[in-house]
Amino acid sequence: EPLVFSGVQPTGNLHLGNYLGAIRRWVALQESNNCIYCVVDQHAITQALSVWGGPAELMRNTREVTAAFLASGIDAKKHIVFNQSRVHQHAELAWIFNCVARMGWLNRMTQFKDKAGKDRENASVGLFTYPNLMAADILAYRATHVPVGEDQKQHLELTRDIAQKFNTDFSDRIAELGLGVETQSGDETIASFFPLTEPVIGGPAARVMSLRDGTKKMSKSDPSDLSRINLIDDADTISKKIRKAKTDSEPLPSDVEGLKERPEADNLVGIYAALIDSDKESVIRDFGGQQFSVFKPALADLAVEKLSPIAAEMRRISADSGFVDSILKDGGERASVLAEKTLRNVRDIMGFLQD
Ligand code: AQP
Repeated sequence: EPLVFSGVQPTGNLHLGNYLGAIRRWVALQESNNCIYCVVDQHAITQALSVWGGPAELMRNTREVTAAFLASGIDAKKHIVFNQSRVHQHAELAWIFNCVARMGWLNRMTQFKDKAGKDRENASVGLFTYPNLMAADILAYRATHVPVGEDQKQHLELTRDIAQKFNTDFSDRIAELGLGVETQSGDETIASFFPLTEPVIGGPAARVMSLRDGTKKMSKSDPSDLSRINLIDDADTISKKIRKAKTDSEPLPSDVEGLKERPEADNLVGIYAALIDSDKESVIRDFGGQQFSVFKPALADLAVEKLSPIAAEMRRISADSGFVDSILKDGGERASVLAEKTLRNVRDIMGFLQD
């Protein structure tokens, strides 16, 4: 049976990229799947303390991200919403995956290179092993589908590599315990315990770019607030940021092919398309040949219309932190039951004695 898992870090400045690339797509997947959505607080602390901000900031951001999930339409009663650190099985499985994943695999991760920057010696060890914890988040529930932005594709591939190596290394034991399903691995048939999780990536906003530079992704940590639209921005701020967004001086092209080599135009058209739940072709049908002086105000109005209700709902939900905390507690309890079921099996597979 399909199971959806995904997460967002509580590192502040939740932005349009996080919303269009991830959270909004989670909402659609709830209709016909069981879903688990997580505020990944243990991932947040892999960055420098100055970035994640310390305990008070972590608590504030964890509640804010939870409020964003709820305000966007995630149903925490039907599905599961919780913060990662409540379910210690994630960290336990991450340790095992630290011993499954190879150094060479992690050395190839581009996010580590980007986030560690030049001063790699000074990056936390946690930032390096981040993808193993992400694999554990997903596989603690044996999730089959993970909706994420394009930047997470490589980490999802690593998750599959980890699952594959675990299944292959312990296939005999998995079969002996009757815990596997028969799958094909190369020309061998093995007993697999973990699924090979599918990423769910796509749509016109799989990679929302900075409003100041169409070649860089929109990011929480960009020092320029003008580079991103934050989910909590008010209407005037959203309009101002779109008005000031960098563009070239040509009118919009008459077909989508014409967006190639025009990263800023492509980005704004993609955002418009995602906000109306359509594709770039239909936006170009309506706005092809128009100047940005026409397109930008239309985009600003649309963004305000779609985002303002979410911001208002986030504020309403956040006003009662007791409510948000109770959602996380309830979700954590339900997630723990599921993750412990997996971990009991994993401990048996590995040969860890338990009662
Ligand atoms: N620009 C983006 N376009 C589309 N999707 C995006 N996501 C992030 N940026 C974009 C998706 O949002 C989800 C949550 O991201 P995250 O909080 O786990 O971490 P992140 O990727 O580190 O977020 P940022 O904004 O990119 O932060 P920094 O500045 O720290 O690098 C994920 O599904 C992600 O793909």
